[in-house]
Amino acid sequence: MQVQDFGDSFYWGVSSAAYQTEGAYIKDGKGLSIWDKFVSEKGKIYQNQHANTACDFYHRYAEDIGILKQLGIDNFRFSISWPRIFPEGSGTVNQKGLDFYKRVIDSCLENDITPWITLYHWDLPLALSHKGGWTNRDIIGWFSDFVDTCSRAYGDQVNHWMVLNEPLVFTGAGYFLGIHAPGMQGLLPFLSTVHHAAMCQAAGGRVLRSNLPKAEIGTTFSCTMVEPMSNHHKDLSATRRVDALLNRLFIEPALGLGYPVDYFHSLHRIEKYMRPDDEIALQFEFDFIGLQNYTREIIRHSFFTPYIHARQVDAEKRRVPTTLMRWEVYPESIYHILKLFHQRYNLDKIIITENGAAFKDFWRNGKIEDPQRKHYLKQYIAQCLRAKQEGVPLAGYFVWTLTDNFEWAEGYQPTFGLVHVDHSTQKRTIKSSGRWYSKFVSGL
Ligand code: IFM
Repeated sequence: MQVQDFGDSFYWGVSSAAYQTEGAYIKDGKGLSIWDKFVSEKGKIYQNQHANTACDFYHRYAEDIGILKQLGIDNFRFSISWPRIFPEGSGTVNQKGLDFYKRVIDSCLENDITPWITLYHWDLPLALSHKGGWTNRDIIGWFSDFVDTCSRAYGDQVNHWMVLNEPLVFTGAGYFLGIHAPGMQGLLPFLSTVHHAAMCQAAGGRVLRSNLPKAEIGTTFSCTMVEPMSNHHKDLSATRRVDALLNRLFIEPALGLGYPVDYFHSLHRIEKYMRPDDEIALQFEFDFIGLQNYTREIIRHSFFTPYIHARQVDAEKRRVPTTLMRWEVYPESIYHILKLFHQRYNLDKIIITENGAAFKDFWRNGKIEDPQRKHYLKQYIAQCLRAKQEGVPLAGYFVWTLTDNFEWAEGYQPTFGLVHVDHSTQKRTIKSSGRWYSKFVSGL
């Protein structure tokens, strides 16, 4: 496999997110986010770690963009921290926050790196959470104002935009399971946040389109290959419900197909939050769809799991290779996901906006060796090529992530970076996977 096999116009990049890297959590007028609060609560995060400093990207962005340049990686996806722009979530803009992303964008452009902006990667302003956050329908207005401000501020320089990062994860983990900020639990908070996030997904797209008619507008979805544990009809229908939740829930309303209630009946209760014209308002024609795949899950029926009556068979129990996240390493999953989304929805353009792996890194003679990550990336990229050669309109691939960073509830333990960060000194060291990706994308 060579980079040329993907064609000249293919986007190769890396992805990151504000909360996981920036730090400077109360610097220059930034307001608190739900994550700043969540990490301060005992027992929520591995070893009570937090991202108050994280990778200090706020002060070291130029160094990190310099590393991208050195590696020959031409595309950088990062997110904007909403409470850095609107400390109270809405109302008064924090000019210093706006200036920070302007510096990041300028630095990318000076280095011939294309900036790709994600507008929401989970760090909701705490002030809005006090008003109900994603459970409050007013969020459609608050979010639209935030998108409007960002697109007016950066639209002259940035052409690639993504509205939401993995809406299923921030709604599911944050409002159903309670393992992510803001730590709410229950079907009803979950369904209301799903509906409001899906409304914001389309509303944000419309604001971008109206302010930036020439921009390439996308949004991103986490997606997982799901297979039944057996051919028993109960495992098959459990797998259909999980697929509806993991792979259909947010894309189908945007495409005008509505919520996938036929596949997962408990979702019917979402209708409680819908108003007469919402089915239309949920729709938006994105220029590209960002898919983020890491693994596959094997699903079995489970009487005791509320609502979904399904559960995954842990990868460890199946004795398959796993990453530090305990996710199965299964390169074909990315191929299946690409084929599935292509066949189901006939999309015009797909970009893998995240793929990567957390493995242990080893120091040898002052260098970091991470052969497992390199192997993982090679195998997954090869499966992307296989899908592309079979007609999937795949236009780009972004590794998660550039620097080892704050992995949400798991803290700093699972390292995904192409670049090691010593969090006590903030020293960056390029790993062998980073050197490999650099050579690969440079065609060497
Ligand atoms: O770190 C996360 C990222 O924030 C969203 N997608 C998955 C990554 C790895 O878990």
